[in-house]
Amino acid sequence: MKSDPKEQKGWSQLWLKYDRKRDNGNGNYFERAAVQGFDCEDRVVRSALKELSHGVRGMLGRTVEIIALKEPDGFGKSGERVEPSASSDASLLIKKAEGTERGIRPEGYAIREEKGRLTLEAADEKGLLYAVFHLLRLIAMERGLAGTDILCCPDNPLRMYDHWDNMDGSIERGYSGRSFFFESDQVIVDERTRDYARLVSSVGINAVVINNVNVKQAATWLITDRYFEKAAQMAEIFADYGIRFFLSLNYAACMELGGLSSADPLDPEVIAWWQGKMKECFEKIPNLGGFLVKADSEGRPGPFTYGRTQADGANMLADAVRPYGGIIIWRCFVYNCTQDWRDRKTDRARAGYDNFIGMDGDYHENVILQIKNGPMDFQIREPVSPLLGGLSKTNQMLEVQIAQEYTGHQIDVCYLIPMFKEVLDFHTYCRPEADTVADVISGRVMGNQNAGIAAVCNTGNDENWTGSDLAAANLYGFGRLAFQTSLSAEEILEEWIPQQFSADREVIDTIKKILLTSRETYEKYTSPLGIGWMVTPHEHYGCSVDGYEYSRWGTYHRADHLGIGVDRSDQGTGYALQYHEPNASMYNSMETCPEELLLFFHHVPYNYILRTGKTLIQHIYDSHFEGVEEAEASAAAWDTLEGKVEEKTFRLVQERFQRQLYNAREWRDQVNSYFYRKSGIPDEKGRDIY
Ligand code: GCV
Repeated sequence: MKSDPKEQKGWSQLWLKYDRKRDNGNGNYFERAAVQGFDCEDRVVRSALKELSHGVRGMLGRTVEIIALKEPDGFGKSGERVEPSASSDASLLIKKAEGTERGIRPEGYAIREEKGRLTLEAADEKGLLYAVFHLLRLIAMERGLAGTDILCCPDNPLRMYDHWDNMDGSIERGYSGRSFFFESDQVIVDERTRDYARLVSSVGINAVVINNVNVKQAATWLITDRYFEKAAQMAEIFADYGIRFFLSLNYAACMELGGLSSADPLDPEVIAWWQGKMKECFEKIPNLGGFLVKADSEGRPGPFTYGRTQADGANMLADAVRPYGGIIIWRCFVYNCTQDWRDRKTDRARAGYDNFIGMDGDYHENVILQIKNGPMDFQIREPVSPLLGGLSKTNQMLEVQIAQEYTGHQIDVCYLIPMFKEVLDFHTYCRPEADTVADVISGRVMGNQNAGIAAVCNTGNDENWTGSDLAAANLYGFGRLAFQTSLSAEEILEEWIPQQFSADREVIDTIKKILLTSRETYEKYTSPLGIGWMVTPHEHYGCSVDGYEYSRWGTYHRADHLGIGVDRSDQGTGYALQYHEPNASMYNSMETCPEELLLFFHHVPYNYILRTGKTLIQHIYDSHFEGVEEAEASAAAWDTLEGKVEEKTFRLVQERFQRQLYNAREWRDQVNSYFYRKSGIPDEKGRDIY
């Protein structure tokens, strides 16, 4: 296997390797490219053309001659007059679409091949950049370009990565090394910043938050002169790739930086301080999109301290950023994290809805509420949050997590795109039609652009960016799905594997199978039927069935000698009723509740018969044995790729599989033994349970 030429840099180029590909007649389109209607000196256009040359040179061994047609002043770069007719002998025509010609919407594009000529048409500069990356993707997949006819427009206005990077260089819930944005309280801007921007823009990401939502110590100072210069440098690089730059804010910065005695959002002094601060931020940091705020959550300050609402806090900040076109993304992860485990009435799952639904419609137009996909916290299986689509007059954004906090720490394989697709396809019944989560977050329901999808990112400064090379499937996949929601989890892998590994069919099929089964496999050997948790406290990797059972975090499974699960029906905490009908009734009844979520919604006896005809306890035993067998099969499948993927990657992933198998066996034996001991019911198949 050839090694990645960019490894000299100390980091991989992932799916932008641009190593030599089979030509399939594609080289002919890159003799001569003509650009019409775009300013070749525009920063994003420059990035797009540079990427085109780079990719074509690497993959097809061709040097593309690029000619600017119809420069704004009618002259080419070197001053010679260029005529529109010069486009006729170009094998690749790059042009700006007029109006919404051929259905090309903002940031969208079309790629067509006709009679030996390729035309790339884009609505705007970002659309052109995405078009170029799409074209390069087709070449990397070794697709012949003849007959290509593609129209692509993004489904979501905001497509965002949220980094939980701290300024000391650590990453909260990071499993891929240290931060490449910060070290020792300094902002790092270097070649890797640009490669990061290239990578994420290549899959359509157009907004990035660089610092952790838990804003403490030095990070509070990111909005001061101490860091403006460096932040601006980074924001400029992002701008080259059409990415808006965002920061997480400390809600109490007016006290910590401004010396005020309060952060009451209705206090005129507080309001004035933030107005001045935002003016400064937008003047000093070009390309600043706005701020992400975690308030009144897990010990972070917020408006509740002053008897004010979440809307009061969000609106105060939103008013301060409005003059500069900024937005405030306000998180809904607000719950009581000092709960008494004896208290069965308080239900953490209810908290998001209870805290936010009452103010629906009170948020200003440049506020977006960012809502985690489930009501708890990124578990392997949760119902969709009832706030999504529960809110009907408020801008909403979906938050998912590709950092594998509860899903295997990028040691265990867990391809999360199938889970995200389930969330996006979920019918909220918020209105008679177009009621899925995908509809809600696309901005179509509210009719504006303040909507979208964000993922807590899984990157770090490891050479392969994501700890395990297989975890890059989530980094790639999230962006692609955010851009084009209709893509299937499998289609995304059909694109990604040939770009990052090899276009060899056997390699594609093997990796695809490993990844497509990985979420269910992980689910089978960890917590059963939607109950979640059972992880080692704080660390969140490895099994500890009762680890969070007697804690303050509101994360209980309530297992006793008769059964397990939390009663969230109308007889219990009433959480099920937070959904629109018919979802509320469906979840409320044990008979109609989808079985994969049974223990999330109901306390169920061990001898309850599931639709498969098995008892609940037998299901727990069987699924845990199956989960380990499936993980073993995936590890064995990976072993067949020796010599077919790069040696370094092969060994690294092989070693992670060994750790996954150890983890899976621990989970199996601890969960099975726990429930055998609680219930006293033996496994029908007489397997080893301890
Ligand atoms: C950034 C969970 C995680 C925390 C995280 C929090 C959040 O509780 O364990 O590390 O904090 O979610 O989303 O704010």
